[in-house]
Amino acid sequence: MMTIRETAHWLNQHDHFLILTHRRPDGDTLGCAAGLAQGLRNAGKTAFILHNPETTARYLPYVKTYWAPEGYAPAHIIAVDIASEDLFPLNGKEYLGRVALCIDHHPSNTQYAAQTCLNAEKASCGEIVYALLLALVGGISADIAAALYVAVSTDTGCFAYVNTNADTLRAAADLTDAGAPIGDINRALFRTKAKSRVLLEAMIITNMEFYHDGAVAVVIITRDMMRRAGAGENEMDDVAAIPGAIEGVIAGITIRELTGPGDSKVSVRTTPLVNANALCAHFGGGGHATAAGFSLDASVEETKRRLLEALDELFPLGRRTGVPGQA
Ligand SMILES: [Mn+2]
Repeated sequence: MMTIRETAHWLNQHDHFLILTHRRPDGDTLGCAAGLAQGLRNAGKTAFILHNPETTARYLPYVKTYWAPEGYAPAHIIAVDIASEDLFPLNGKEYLGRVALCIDHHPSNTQYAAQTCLNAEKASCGEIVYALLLALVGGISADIAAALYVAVSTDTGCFAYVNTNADTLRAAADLTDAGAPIGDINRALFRTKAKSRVLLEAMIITNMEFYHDGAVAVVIITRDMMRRAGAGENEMDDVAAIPGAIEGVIAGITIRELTGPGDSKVSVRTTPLVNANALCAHFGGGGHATAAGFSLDASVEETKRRLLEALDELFPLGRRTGVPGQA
């Protein structure tokens, strides 16, 4: 385990870096990679990011100029926001067991790298990269500030999640001072939706079913709905949060038809009254107490029936009304 100071010293002593981001990359891993790559370049180093084939369009502008060119032969591999080697990008197999430095904030980090700079108190890995760059070069440029603001704001749900603390806000204030265009970034990341996403949400809300006098909300998303809305995987971010955001809902259930009828994926979001992990474990899945999931080889309707049955059995919530659309 290395401190910020030791890690900055290590970066200063080495050169020719390749930075890895995690599978299904989010704003934190990509923002960290872009900020770190530019910071290392500002310190006179050669640094690139390994192309992550799962990067979505909203984050591409921040990282695409740093993708490593064909044939780049790095001397040192750095992983950012990657808790374990299972989370390596789809094209990152050749770097298994070869990471020299891992910068992370996940308490579950498996210490797979030769050196790890971990601070599990931080809401985002972006805050750690920010501290590192301050120690390495004493300040950051506006492009780095923008990338790190993407990291910090996305991992905190624009400073709304419970992981947000005073240090997070102080880091965000510093990044704003350093030139991060926070109005533009917030609008693009938190206040803009693809038209196909809005059309899909309209269908989701119209077809939502309520049970137990509104304590349970069920959303079904079929492949046909996605096709009619023109929505792809890019538009499915956080759909599971929709039913749980309704007042009075104790269990918000989202059932997605994946490859076809007979392949269902369930996400459950709950208040502490229902243990989502226990409910999903009943079907061989799991997760956290208030957010969990599982997959089932059954149609979406059959999955819904069995899930509501299990919910009744494990967490009796009273009379099931079964009236679709009842609020
Ligand atoms: Mn993160």
